[in-house]
Amino acid sequence: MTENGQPAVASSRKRPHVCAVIPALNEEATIADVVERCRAAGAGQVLVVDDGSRDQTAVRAREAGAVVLSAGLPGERPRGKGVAIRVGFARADADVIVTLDGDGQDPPEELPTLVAAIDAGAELAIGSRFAGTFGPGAITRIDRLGNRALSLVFAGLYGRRLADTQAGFRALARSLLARLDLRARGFEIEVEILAKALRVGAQVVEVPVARCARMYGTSRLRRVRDGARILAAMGRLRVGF
Ligand SMILES: Nc1nc2c(ncn2[C@@H]2O[C@H](COP(=O)(O)OP(=O)(O)O)[C@@H](O)[C@H]2O)c(=O)[nH]1
Ligand SMILES: [Mg+2]
Repeated sequence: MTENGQPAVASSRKRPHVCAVIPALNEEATIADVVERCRAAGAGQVLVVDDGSRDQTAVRAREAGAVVLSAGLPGERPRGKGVAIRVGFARADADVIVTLDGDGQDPPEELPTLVAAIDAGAELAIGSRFAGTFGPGAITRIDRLGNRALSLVFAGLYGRRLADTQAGFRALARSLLARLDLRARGFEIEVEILAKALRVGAQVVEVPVARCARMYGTSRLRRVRDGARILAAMGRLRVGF
């Protein structure tokens, strides 16, 4: 076994088997813990993408062993979760790339389960909160309804019924990433990845995961604005844009 827990065959490669990409905006209270837990869970490369944090997110992430990338220029406004994820993807150099929150809502201990799905042949493994569990306070009633509604609309448009189309805790095969021409700037990045993966005929699976409550800071998601962006992206991507 290699130091990141992969079978010996992986040790002949220079590239790590797993890279964690963590978008993080003002997550100084949790980022070090998330980075350390990702490394303990087998991520040989950990990329934290910070843009415009006004706190010590970058310092804490670096101290914990992550490579910190910037999605924008210092002093500029944050450019959005989608931009951050794409900046991370451009630098990820691993067989499997996992995305997760920097606020501790996605438990890094679940990382091997998502990676195992890719190792078993899937190209996109979605960490499904609705097939898994929500910890106390992890989701409000309105967000539960909104998420379910978005997944129903997705099923209507794409003919694929998934329990959780909006989950950000996911694993992607490197080979898939190279085939997705991603452009999203904000929270519509999740639906863009999913829609384009289906478009190129990728094998998409859902893996039950746990979702925890946010213990520090506040969500960047603005329900109405971001919900509308996600719906618009679903429609646009369905007709090929
Ligand atoms: N770099 C960067 N990260 C972001 C931005 N917006 C959100 N994030 C991060 O993306 C992750 C998900 O965002 P979050 O606000 O937790 O959304 P929620 O989990 O849906 O409530 C968190 O780690 C955020 O810090 C952004 O504009 N830039
Ligand atoms: Mg979160």
